[in-house]
Amino acid sequence: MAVLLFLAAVTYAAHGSSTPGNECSRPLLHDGHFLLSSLLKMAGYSDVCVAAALDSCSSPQENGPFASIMEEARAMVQEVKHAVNTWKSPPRHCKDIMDSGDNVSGVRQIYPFPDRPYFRVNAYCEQTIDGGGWTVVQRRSNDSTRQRFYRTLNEYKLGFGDKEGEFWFGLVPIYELTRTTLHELRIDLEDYDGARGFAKYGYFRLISHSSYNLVAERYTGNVGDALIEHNGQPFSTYDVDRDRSAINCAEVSYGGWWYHDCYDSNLNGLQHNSASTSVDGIRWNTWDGRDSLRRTTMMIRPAF
Ligand SMILES: [Ca+2]
Repeated sequence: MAVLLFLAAVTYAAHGSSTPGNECSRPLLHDGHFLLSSLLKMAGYSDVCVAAALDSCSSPQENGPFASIMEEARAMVQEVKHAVNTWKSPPRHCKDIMDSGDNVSGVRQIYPFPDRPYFRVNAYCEQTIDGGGWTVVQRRSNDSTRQRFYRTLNEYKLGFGDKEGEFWFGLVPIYELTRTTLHELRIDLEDYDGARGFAKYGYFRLISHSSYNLVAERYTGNVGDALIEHNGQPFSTYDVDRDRSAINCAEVSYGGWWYHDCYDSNLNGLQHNSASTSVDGIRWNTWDGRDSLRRTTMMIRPAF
């Protein structure tokens, strides 16, 4: 009953219009006669009572026998109108945060799950690079406090690390964000000599909630496309080997990634103290043959 009453009131609030004041004005009856009648009936008033109330209110009366009923209905409609006008949906991602007027980079609460709209997670919002609005999904920073990236699939699904330092946001929230909104991906890289570059993909998503296959297309940038061979691959970890190789790529490469047999990029690899040629390092092989990298950031935002 309460739900039906609310829906009727919402419909009326959205489409009807009542004239402010204490009297039951003619516009209210003429424009919203049917809805108001339904509203009162759903509230439990009999057909006879409703008809009498509406008839009574057709001619201006300050103190008719049904004045209290009409006042109650009017008050409810006004409350719902106020609720509709002031309600704001929670931010799903950092672009929503920026659009709400908060353009300072830092950790914010977002609500990335369409089916669980009030389930929030902390995300680092990058609001200065390339127009801002980025939800950061991975960072390697070579800080004194390093995170371990040699982790299980479940950890990669849920996310781990420190949002102010090194972290992996999580395959689950990335999947949830990219399955309902077309996203772009930007990857910023820095080597041990301080050189910087970036790769940007106009179309990024994960296409399965169980294997999280990669889609990263429409590359632009200056470090080469080191994801092209990973496209379509499921995400692999040392405990869930789904790569195309006879060996366990995640184990050999010391990370979790969309390995094929095994990689052109390995941004979740082992953080070395200097540029390393080791196969387990943080690598982006299409960037002029560089050895392992010092800093990386992966971030996503709605494509339009
Ligand atoms: Ca394998």
